[in-house]
Amino acid sequence: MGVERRRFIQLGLAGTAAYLAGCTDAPTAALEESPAEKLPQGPLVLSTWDHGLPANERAWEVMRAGGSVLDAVEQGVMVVESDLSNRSVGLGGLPDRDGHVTLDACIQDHDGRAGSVAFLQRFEHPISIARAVMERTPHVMLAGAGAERWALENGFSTRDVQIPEVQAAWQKWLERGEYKPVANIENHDTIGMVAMDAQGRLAGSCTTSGMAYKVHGRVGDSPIIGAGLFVDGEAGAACATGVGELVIRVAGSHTVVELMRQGRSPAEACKEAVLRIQRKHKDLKDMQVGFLAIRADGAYGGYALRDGFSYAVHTAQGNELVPSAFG
Ligand code: SD4
Repeated sequence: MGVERRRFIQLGLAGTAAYLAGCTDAPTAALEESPAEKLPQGPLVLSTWDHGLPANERAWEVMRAGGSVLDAVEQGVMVVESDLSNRSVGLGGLPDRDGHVTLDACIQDHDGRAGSVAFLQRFEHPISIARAVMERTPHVMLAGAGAERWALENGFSTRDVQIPEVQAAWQKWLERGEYKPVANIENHDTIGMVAMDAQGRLAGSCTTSGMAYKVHGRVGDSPIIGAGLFVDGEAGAACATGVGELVIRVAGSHTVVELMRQGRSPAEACKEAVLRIQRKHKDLKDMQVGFLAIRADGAYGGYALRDGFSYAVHTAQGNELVPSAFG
């Protein structure tokens, strides 16, 4: 069954009329509404944390100007990658315990095509390299020195950034050298973005400098398709933020998408992924994980392990920061 036909069947008459009218009059879906009450939002952009607001703005502009939803999720998160005041995404991020800023990113389209880079140093836009891996190689994921060499050979250039405040924070951390993943650092972490265009096509992106003061070489969930991000145009799209090890252990974003495929609402699917994390770990003190999701019919939602996670939602009605449900 085609996407359009399936959407009309799920929506019923009123929803179909709203969708045909470009959805501008469709009410914004509340987080906990039952799936049957939700209407499609396309175009729709969701992204993690407050830095999601400018990222969503850019993604929306890209789609409005005729760009694809894949262009939108790439260019949206690039805004945050370029923000050197951001301490958890891009070259302004906090370093690992050896003082190196190492970056992870991935991108996936409606048809499941995917690209990813992990443990990458000195490139401003890992998300664009991830997209290039998807489009120009037969592979999904490149890592470390090989990824850097491939990027240089394919037209990307390095950028050296020294930020005194970051150096000072690292020096201070070295005094005790104690590694402790901290929830909700400065209230903005990794940016994960999922989006739907007016035709119902989905895409997602995720980019991060990862957990501060991690072991050199550590890779989190953010570049791992199925963990930090998963998109399947038939079922939905999901992304994650927070302590990557927790997300990887339950294949978090894939879990969310599969639960939506089975009929759960986005918020319920995100909640179930959080519950699985809770069931598998004894001590989650101070740790945070947040999931965001869009179902193939345009319903959306999120859920987090604890209070403090917020996400940005851009619909035809505007762009706003929403506190996530949690528990
Ligand atoms: C990671 N999920 O590397 C990322 C970072 C993050 O809160 O979101 N930190 O584990």
